[in-house]
Amino acid sequence: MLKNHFVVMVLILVCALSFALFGQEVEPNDAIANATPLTLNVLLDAKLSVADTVDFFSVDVNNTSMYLIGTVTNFTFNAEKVLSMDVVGADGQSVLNSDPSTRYKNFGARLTGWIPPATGIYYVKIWSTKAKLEAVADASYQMRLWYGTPQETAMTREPDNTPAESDAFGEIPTDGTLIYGYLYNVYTEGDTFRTNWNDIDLYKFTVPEAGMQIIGETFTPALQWNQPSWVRDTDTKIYLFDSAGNVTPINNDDKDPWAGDMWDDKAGWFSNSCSRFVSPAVPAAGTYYLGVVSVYNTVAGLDTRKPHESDKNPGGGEYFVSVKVVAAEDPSLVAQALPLNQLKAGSISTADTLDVWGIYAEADKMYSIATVTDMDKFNAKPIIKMSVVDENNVNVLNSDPSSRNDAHGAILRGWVPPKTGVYYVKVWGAPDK
Ligand SMILES: [Ca+2]
Ligand SMILES: [Ca+2]
Ligand SMILES: [Ca+2]
Ligand SMILES: [Ca+2]
Repeated sequence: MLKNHFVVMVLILVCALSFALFGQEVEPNDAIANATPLTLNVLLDAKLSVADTVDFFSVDVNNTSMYLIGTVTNFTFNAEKVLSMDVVGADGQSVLNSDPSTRYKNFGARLTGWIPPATGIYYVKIWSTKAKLEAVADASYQMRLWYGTPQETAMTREPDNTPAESDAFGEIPTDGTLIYGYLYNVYTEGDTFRTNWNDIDLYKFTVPEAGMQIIGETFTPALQWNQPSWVRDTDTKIYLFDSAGNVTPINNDDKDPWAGDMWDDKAGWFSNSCSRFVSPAVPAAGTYYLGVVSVYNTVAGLDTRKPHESDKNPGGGEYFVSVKVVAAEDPSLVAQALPLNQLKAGSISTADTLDVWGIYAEADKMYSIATVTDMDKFNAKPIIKMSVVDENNVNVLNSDPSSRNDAHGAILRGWVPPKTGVYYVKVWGAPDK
């Protein structure tokens, strides 16, 4: 018999290699005339203080491209309600339809999926007040002008707004492959600024057997301070449509954290721009569609929210989307999260012979994954078995890392994952001899 064996799981990041390119604001930059140039896709370090309450940055942008302009701070500076942002022309007048300031604590201001009214130079103004800055020990922030995605790229998969239109693009994979999508639908409201909202993107796929489950997900990862590849963007909502194009009750706006999430802080303060659902067992095999919209859309009566505030509430923008069709025993449905550099307690017993841990691992990093047990109570060497599988439940190791040492059980050292993504670590008990 297997007794109740307590096991501690650990996933350790051994080393991380990353290189970043950074710029630096040039003071004084307190007016349009001496604005610091902001280069596309280069993070720029800047700072406000009681003695410096305004920074101007110049951006050279194209009216057929879509941009993200935003601030981000480290975790010690809560920029919400402190950093304000506007984009103005040479005359100092705002060209935005609403205020993109104070989005989230470590993001401060965020303008998403912005399409400039005309090609040319604009000025991004970041400012605060002396009173607010007095309360901040270090109001350092980083500034970004991101993407610059041309219209041709954003329209690659358009129109795909109805099932018939979507059919022209064929079916998407159902193995969780990430697809880069764009909510892009530029036009000028009759009485107001140019806006970018009310696109829906429908993705067709097949469920091979009744009883399988659909995992739909959008991914707008929030790589943060010092992360040059930040792609946090659109605030998405997803809907499942049936084969006739009728919307089903299955949808999701703000995802719940799950075992495969890549971020350390799963408290939810940025999972609110990603969406994820796990459907119940579907009643019928056949065609389905996943629909991606901005949560602020009014497409097809799905939602109704302030369409004239696309510069405040992200109406357009970029996202990743994936669909996975799984059987009921898929590891993703039972996995618990194993965050980096945290010990997690687990146990196996005769009644519970398998634990599945979900991890997010990056291909340019090296990890250790191990079990460890109380040496005085449990010799894990002959009992604890471990394997690592990918999102399709296929073993990714070249040999068995189990049965290494008495109190350790299984150790996988210096592991570099074959690709960046979600993996599942299975821990189970060997049969008694
Ligand atoms: Ca400054
Ligand atoms: Ca300044
Ligand atoms: Ca689109
Ligand atoms: Ca579309």
